Amino acid sequence: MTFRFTTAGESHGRGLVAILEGIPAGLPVSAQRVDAELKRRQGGYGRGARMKIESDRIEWLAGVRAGETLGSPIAMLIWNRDWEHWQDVMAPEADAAGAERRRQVTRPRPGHADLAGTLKYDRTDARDILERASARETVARVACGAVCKILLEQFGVEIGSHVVELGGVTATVGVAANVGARHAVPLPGLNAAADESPVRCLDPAAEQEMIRRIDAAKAAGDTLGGIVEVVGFGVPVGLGSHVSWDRKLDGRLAQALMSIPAVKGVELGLGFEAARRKGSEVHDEILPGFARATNRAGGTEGGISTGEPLTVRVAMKPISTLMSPLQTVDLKTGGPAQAQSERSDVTAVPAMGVIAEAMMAIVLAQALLEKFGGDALSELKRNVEGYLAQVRARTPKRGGAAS
Ligand code: EPS
Repeated sequence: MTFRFTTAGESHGRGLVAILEGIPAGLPVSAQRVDAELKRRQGGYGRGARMKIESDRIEWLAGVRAGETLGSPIAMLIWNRDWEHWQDVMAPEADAAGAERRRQVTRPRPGHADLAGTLKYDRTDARDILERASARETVARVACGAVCKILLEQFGVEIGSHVVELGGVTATVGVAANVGARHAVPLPGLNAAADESPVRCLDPAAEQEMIRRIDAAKAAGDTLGGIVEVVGFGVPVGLGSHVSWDRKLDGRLAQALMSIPAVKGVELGLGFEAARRKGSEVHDEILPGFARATNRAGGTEGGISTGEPLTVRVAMKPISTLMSPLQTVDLKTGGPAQAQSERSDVTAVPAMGVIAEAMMAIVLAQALLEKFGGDALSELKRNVEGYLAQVRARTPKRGGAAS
């Protein structure tokens, strides 16, 4: 079974392409469902003017027929509406008249890929780097993640997220994972509730303060970071494996989530807090029926899913394009300069949560397919059901004997 996904596309190029391979045949899918996820990603208080231009939608290019997957690679295309304004800057063909490239970037932004990328790829114009380093690429990830979510839903797995910290403001309502209690937000309400909030936060008082800080940062030409909690509900016990480093589910989630632009930290369950506590205050005791009173582990033990909700926290640094720019060096002159300031967002933490959901969905779909295989959804379902019956038979009833 080969499961893989890849994306192509520049921020102000013609569009983005997403290719997803390994989804079994016979999965009912719709562009409407994928587009709904793209729309969620476009939202959030603190986004810049670009999101007023774009209205992201997929076009199926391959792998889907009559509303069902074919088992072949799925290809999706998302056009950039802004391309219209950038055609001369981003044209693939060389200018016949040999004119200089337009809108060059030679004052690299500290924190962006501009300088390291320019040196590595031996470019003189940092636009050759930043166009791909842009978080615009995450549209294609969310499209792939949406298809993976549709697959996971067939097995009762749902993924949601909410903002727990933004600009130094911490939410307290609806946040339970990091103190070891069961998650306070029941399914299926997490995304429905979080999406109601302009910052995707479940704590109304914290939400107001977050909005106030975003406004203040905008006025100061500054940017803000934050933390999102992503939760996978209904994940069966047994995804991932303890046997080899690259099969561990926690490690795979960390890699996938850390790959989101501007993400600097990933914690599972108690995360860093576990390092400060005694063992008796960290590990989740096993109760009759294999139930757990707490989920401090965040849904994995030994790199294997436990069947408890998967709770992951993802920390994003502030966006590196500042309207009040930091000091840099001009690549043309070698002299000191102020970093480039292009149109950008004040914060994209709410959108990052949607992207993190997509990355979790991709990791879980891959782990599910790896364990259960199958070229068709019907085959995959039989395999999952057989395994779940085996697990049930091993699970003692609360009285003691296996059910
Ligand atoms: C981004 C800068 C902004 C963001 C962009 C990421 O784009 P622009 O320079 O066109 O205003 O809006 O994010 C998206 C376009 C998107 O779809 O998320 C950057 O420099 O990373």
